[in-house]
Amino acid sequence: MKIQELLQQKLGKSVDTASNTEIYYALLSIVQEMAKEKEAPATKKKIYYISAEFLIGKLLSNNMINLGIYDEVRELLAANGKDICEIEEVEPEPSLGNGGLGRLAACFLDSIATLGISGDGIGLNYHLGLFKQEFEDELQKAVPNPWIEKESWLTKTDVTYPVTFGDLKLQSRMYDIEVTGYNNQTNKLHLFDIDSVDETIVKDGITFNKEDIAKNLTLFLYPDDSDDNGRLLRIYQQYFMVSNGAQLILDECVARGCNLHDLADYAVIQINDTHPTMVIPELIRLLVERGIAMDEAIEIVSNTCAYTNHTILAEALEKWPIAYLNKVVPQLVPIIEILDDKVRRKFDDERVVIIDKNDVVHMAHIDIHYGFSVNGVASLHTAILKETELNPFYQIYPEKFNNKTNGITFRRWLIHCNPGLTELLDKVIGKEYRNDANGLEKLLAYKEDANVLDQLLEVKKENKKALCEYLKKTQGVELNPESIFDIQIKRLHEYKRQQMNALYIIHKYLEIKAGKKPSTPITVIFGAKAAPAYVIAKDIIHLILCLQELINNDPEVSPYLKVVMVENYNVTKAEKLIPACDISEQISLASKEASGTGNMKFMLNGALTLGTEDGANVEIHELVGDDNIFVFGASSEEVIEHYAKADYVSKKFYEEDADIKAAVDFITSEQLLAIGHEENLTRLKNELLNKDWFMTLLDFKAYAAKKEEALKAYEDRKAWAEKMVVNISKAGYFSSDRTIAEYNNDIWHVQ
Ligand code: GL2
Repeated sequence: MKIQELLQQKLGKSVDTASNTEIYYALLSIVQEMAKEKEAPATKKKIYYISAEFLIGKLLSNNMINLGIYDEVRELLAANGKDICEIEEVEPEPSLGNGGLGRLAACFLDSIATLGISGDGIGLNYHLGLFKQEFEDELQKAVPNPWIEKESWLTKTDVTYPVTFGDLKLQSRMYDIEVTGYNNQTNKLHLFDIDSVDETIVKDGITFNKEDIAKNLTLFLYPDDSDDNGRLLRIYQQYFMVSNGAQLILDECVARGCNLHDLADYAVIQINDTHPTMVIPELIRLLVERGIAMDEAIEIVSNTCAYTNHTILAEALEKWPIAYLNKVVPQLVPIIEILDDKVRRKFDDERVVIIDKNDVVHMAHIDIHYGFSVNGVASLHTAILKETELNPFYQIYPEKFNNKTNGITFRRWLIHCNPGLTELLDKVIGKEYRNDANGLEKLLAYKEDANVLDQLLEVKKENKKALCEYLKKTQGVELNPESIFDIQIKRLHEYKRQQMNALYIIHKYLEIKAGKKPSTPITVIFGAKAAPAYVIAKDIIHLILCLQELINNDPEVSPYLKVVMVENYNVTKAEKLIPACDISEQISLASKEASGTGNMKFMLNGALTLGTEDGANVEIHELVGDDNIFVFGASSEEVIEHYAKADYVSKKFYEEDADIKAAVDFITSEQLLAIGHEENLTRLKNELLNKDWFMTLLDFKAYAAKKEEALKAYEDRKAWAEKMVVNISKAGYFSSDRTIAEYNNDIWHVQ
């Protein structure tokens, strides 16, 4: 049946008389049925991607693109006076992720299905997701983010498993979301949940009784872990996720003919960061329960599990006191002790033990010893893991270590979010790049084609105008589409250095006040959530919101400089911001950003990177060459040396440089104190002066100078457009299809 007939049948009326909401739900149901028809029978071996987060974004349009019906539906709707963008607005964004790690998992699921690989995601169905961010009184306020509706992409299955904790037993329920591949098969995202979760226990923002596990288990992603009960809840969640995952994997493999001894021929489990680490002892436990001897069970599981490391930040490498595990998962503790004992017998090195002398369990160490692969997510990151952070392990298992530079799905981050650029590319280089992203290189031949350059600038301008309209509508701010759009959107963290960008804004403000006006006006846009327990991160948001208030309301400054912090930054907002960006801020302290994936999305959409030699910025730099990127700052070697010698003193930079001093002092100036809170602003200033763990002041001057260079370069529109061409044409390497092909060739070996 044609889409038009299907849609009318579902609606029970003609399209032109239906509301946007009715059309959305009718399309949801049609797309879900079409997706299900493409479910492929599993091959013998299957990849299971276990992750605490899947930041999947809205699904309607992406699924329609992948199923090949997007254009037809859009035209059909338009013919009936309906705008597909307005229908997209009806869909709530699933709140199942936090940052790059979760979005990566979503891009990977898309590419696994697109490449026709048999593989599913396994995670949790958080009812209130990651908190929703509101701004009040120039402060971040966290409130619940309910997203599950009666009719949604979730399908309730009859799969359920018992999960036993130290003090209670729960029965799970599995929900599925169809994962469509581009012109290919459908896989699944399995999300586990319990029926007894009770959203009404949440009061006062996001506060709830952390001990009532039967009611709170799947309420929130990353519940506040600043107290013992919060940390215990995270262990409950993690064990619930992996126990269900392990039971599902064993059942599915047995159904496909596995005799458990040959599990590694039927399953490969990719452990996404340390949150799912307990899948290793849990699988061992289940195999032993099913009659396999302990040593063999350990061997089988070690041949089945592979680990991806996403960070070198020590605080993000999870460690749990054994006492916590004894309370929540006492059945795993004897197994973890055996795993530790084997390590201790083999290696006389306290740095590689699993249970340390303080009775703390190092989750990453379990993954490395008892998984067959350890990968980093960009080449610099993997090199740092080998040479520094995980060096003792690399010495033991050099063969396990490998790099898989991250990637992004071009279906969402080009075809869907930037139809203007997509249309231009289709016209200039043909559509082949849609199937093989390396095809974007063809655009390079048009680097000197004035006509193509003009059209490219025109597309960017239209995207900027669209963003202006959106921000006017949603946040009431008035922006100038002729200004330079300088955008930093990512989780808020000191290592990402939003505070350095804020100091630059102050510096610019002071210059304008002193009569030095920029020749092209600048709009600085931020989007970031701070973890509710991360005090300094929230202070940085406060500073940015105070600057926004001060600057945008100063008629002397606002024609030249504007600041906007987008509220509740999420995938949907990223899809509107990225196509409109001129300067992509990737300014982490070198060595700290494992990869970054926003950097890739911006490049693909024709923004130029202003960044440090960190994460995947290094690879972007190599691909585009010195002339098409703005690189600054201390190198990762220098930074690592500063840490080793403990010789970085931020106050020295403050005292020796008038610009730095003026910018830092301004944080507690009369002007800002009149808008903001003394406590937050003073704390932030003191942090920068006395600690500055991520070396903001070390790189500030180089950053400001490089940014001036970028602003100047922007004024030569033709030369800038040429740089855009180079960035777009070299972005093909960062397709997650390439990344997944590498995972499959080197690690998974699924046919
Ligand atoms: C992260 C890293 O910080 C980021 O650099 C990387 O791109 C992604 C995906 O590999 O993983 N680690 C992490 O915990 N989050 C990330 O974004 N949230």
